[in-house]
Amino acid sequence: MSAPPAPAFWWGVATSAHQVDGGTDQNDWTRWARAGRVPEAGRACDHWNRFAEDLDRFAALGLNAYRFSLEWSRLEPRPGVDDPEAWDHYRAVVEGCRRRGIEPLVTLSHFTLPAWLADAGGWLAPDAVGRFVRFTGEAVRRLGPVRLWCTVNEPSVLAVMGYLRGVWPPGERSLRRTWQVLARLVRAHRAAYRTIKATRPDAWVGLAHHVIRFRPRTPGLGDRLAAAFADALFNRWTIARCGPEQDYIGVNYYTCHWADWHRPFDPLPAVDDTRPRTQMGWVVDPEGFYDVLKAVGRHGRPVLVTENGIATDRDEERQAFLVAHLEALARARAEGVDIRGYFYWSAFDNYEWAEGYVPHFGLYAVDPVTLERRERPSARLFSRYARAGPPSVSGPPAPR
Ligand code: IFM
Repeated sequence: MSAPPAPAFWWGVATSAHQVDGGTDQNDWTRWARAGRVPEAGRACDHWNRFAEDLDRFAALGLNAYRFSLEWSRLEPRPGVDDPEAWDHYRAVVEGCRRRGIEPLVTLSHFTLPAWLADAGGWLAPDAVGRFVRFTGEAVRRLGPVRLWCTVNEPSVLAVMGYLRGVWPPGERSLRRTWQVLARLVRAHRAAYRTIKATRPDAWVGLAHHVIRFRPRTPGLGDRLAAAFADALFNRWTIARCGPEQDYIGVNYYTCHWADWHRPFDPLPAVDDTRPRTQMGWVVDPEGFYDVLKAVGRHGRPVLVTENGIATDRDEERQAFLVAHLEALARARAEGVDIRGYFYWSAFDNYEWAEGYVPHFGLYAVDPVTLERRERPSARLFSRYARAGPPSVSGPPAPR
């Protein structure tokens, strides 16, 4: 089966296995939760069992793409030993997408690692890249003709949270190790890129960078330099190091941070910023989205917004967020940035890592007991955009 032609614009939602599937208990995160460090994901959204009805929901919204991730610990429960049933499951998700006219965008690594690899040293284990390449090769071989791939999700976030701040597994606090793991993740990406392209030269392969708009806290030179420094380290370094081995630059954008030269490695959401905050404590900054898209666009490669979203219980806020961010995107696009698609994070209220189930990012609310989904009005709004084609600067499309 050959890949269908690309539409003018990909409109999708994004999820990750550990956050929605349920039953992902053989990875480092479940272990970390069971050690009492974070809440446990447990059944999550039970997307593992309910994926078909969920894909129906996405199709009913008129979406033409879906970004989801593979749970490596499930697919390769022991080193070098694959679980064919687990592979069949993800193959069914891919085929289920295709049957509904939805293009699957498969993420290979979205934060979690198999417990056996974590035991061997995680991403810093001597053979981690080789293991990842093997896993990538299996995915390419077993999932059928997948055209859109994301190798690694947010390497900078994983490095900072797991190796600098020590709040995610493996809980280290070392600048040297942070840097090493970031370099290792870039190597893993590049090796996976080559593995995919060797079998499917027509595949479109990239990586999802978490890009923050760093603003100087004051107009002073020290803070301006701190902002440039944070931008170079957190945003630009990985994009540059992946170089030509990214067919698109994946952008996950949520917020801005204020850089202060007193704490160059730890820019924070501004304390004296009066703009609305999300349940994550993040400032809503659509202008920052525009700035980020313009900056990333200067690399001269296609851009895919692999995540953008808001955690809130006030759906009007989510709707305003969507309108403002899609207007910023349309503006950047009209000014020449080659943006090929937008994935809202996330389809569902799901497991938000150290924050557990408190933040609600979903276009669908999920009942914590029955796990039933309830569509929010923002899902309908998003559907209007998706049905109207590429985003336009003239504002939200009218209801039909
Ligand atoms: O939930 C996460 C996702 O796993 C990666 N990007 C940011 C999201 C919101 O924090």
